[in-house]
Amino acid sequence: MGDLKDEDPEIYQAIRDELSRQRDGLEMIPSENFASPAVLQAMGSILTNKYSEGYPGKRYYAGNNFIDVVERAAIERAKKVFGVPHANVQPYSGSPANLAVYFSVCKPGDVIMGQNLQDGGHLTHGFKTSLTGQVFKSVPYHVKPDGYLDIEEARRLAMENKPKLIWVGSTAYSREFPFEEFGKIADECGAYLAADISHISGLVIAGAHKSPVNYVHMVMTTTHKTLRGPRGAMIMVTEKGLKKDPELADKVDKTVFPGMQGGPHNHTTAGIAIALLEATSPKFKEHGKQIVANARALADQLMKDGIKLVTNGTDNHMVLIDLTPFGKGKGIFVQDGLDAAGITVNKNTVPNDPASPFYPSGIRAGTPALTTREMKEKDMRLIADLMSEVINAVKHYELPDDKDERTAYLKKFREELWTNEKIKDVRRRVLELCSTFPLYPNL
Ligand code: DSN
Repeated sequence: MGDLKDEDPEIYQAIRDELSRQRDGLEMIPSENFASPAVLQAMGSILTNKYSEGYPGKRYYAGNNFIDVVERAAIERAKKVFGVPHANVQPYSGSPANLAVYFSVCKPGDVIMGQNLQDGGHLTHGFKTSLTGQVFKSVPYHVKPDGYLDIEEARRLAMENKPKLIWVGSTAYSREFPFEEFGKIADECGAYLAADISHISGLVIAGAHKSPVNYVHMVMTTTHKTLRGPRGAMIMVTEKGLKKDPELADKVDKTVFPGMQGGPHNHTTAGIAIALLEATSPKFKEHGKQIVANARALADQLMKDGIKLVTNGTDNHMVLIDLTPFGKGKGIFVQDGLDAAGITVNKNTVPNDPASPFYPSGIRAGTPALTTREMKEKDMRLIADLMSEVINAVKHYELPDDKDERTAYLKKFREELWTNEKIKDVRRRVLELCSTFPLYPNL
């Protein structure tokens, strides 16, 4: 067994190239981050070799003494960090974890409620193209014209439809989640309430966002976003959850295994345990607050530069840019223009988007990964200016309605990006900025 470089030069080179891309660009997809070298070390460890179906002390295969040490550490750390009585750290990622939440308390055909996709919600919160919108009867709630969650609508829909499960938390919402209000709604209509805090779990730990724990029955979080661990997920059951249903923790565990999954990914479990330990340091608290301060600085400068934001600002780690003042479906041009300049964001729907989810009219951008690189407010202001310059350089492009015409138009647009002097200038300034914030110096 030789070194990767010799064993598989193709994959080795792709990994090196991806490392250069991460180092030389501004990573602003709000759900992405840079895991620590310790987490990466665990992810590349021999723990990946072991099967361990079951839970610590109750495994189906022999040889799990040390895996039990790893999983128990992850569970205990999760319980302590979030202040919950039960944690399951085995879900492979967020979508299967959310499915496990559903099947712990719902049956096919039950009514469920979640934030509408175009209003910032996640696919797995009941959108029609997700199994969750097909297996369950999904009643989505929305945001108001000002972009804030419409709590009154959510309450009315909950009382009318009596859902079995309500989700609070989403993927493209830049304001604090009203966990307390949703807790009251769930109590009034008798639903289970699950918080999906995947985007903000690191902020919750750092005290930079309110915790849902006192108001909800279950909490799901992925572990690779603001929590800065490996790609994975956890489901936690709260005291309130156990009060509503003393068997809830057992139901969650049984749904994850054997209900949905086979052997847990032990190298990931180790990475989760390490990330949770890292998240208890005072430095992580500062880091979480800096993520929000950076997002606010980014938002303020973008708005000063004449860019419209949904809700006119942010409370968390992301901004949602509304490009509709420039026309519909502009997200693809801005996303690709920024990408060519070395700024990675994703096109996103905005509330009441006049275009489709594939060619939406917004951009979602966030500060977690930049904050991990130790960038601060002044860097955000510069980045906002760079982003505005790119937006202004591509906003005149218009997406054709005809599909064939569209493909040719986008091809030409992408070719033009490489010769666009403004994009080239921004790319040069992005490289300059990145060079002063080294990433993974020892890799
Ligand atoms: N894809 C994740 C995000 O970007 O928010 C959620 O699954």
